[in-house]
Amino acid sequence: MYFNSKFQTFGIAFLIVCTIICPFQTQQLQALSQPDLEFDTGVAFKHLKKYDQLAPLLPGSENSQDFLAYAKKTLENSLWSVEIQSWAHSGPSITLNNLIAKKSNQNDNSKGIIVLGAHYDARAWADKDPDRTKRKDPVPGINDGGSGVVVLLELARTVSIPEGYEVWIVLFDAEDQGGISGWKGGQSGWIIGSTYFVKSLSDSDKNRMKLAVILDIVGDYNLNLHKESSSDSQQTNKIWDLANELGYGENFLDQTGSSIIDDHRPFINAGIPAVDIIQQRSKDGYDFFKWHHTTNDTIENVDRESLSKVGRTMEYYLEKLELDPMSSNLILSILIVSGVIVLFGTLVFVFRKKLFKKRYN
Ligand code: 1BN
Ligand code: ZN
Repeated sequence: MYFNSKFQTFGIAFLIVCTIICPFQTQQLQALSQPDLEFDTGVAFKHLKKYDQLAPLLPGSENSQDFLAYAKKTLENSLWSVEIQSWAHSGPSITLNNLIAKKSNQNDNSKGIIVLGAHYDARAWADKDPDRTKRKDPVPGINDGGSGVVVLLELARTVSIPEGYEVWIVLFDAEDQGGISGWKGGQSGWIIGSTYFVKSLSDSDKNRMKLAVILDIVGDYNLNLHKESSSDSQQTNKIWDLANELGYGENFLDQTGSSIIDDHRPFINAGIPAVDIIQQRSKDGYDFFKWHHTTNDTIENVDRESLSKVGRTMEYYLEKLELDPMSSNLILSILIVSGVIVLFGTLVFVFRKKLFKKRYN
């Protein structure tokens, strides 16, 4: 009898402890096993070849229109609803175009809208080219323009839309023309397409927009991503943590960089949390990357592995999307507290005779 009751006590206590630590063990096991991700860097690179064939995608150009037609078809093949947002820009006087693609999770949009964005325009002047005679030539923009776009196109095929959300993929025009004579609008001539997009949102869509994630310059060899300092820190940390879990800690650095003028800014200014995933400095110390705003921003200088690392991280992040981690932390805390109470109660029950010996006697 004595052995039995001790054995029982130990068994019950063991089960309760296991129940409490089980969620932590599951989390650790999940971290050890690689998730099943579908992002195919071969497909992303095929899109980059198309971008390269049509480069440079200067705002208002026919090649720009042709690439948007290609992107529209690609997205529609994966069942996205696509519209082209066109407007007359003055300064210079040309028609600019954003592409907006939308997809919902089984018609339940109750949790709001997530925007994934990238600029598709190329800079008209290679004003950082080492060869002075080339500084008014256009930048091909394969990394600074193409890389973010093709990751989004492949993500559109592979991502599962988070439950309750609508995802919008937006390809912005005219991000990269700042400081070029004749260009006005946006912020000193930069980020014109994203500024127009955010301004044109209805109040209802703006209120439903919970997050924007922008991809820009994500194709460098030796990808080197600092956390952009004006981005939403909670979601930035989440993305960087997941990249680390996938084994990309050398590329997604646990370091905060500076604040960049980029397409996330109009969202932040409108009160919408936003994250900019952009290489700010190369591993060998160049601003952005060695070929930034030069005529050498070419396809030879883009690494498909870098596209894959960013694409897989985004696929994983969207699969696990958690915009309100407080609520899940609260659930976990409630589970832990109730586990401790059950454990305590059981121990008191099991040892009640010893504990209340005097009263029993
Ligand atoms: C980022 C990539 N940008 C352009 N291409 C924005 C930028 C704005 C870069 C100001 C440098 C200065
Ligand atoms: Zn640029």
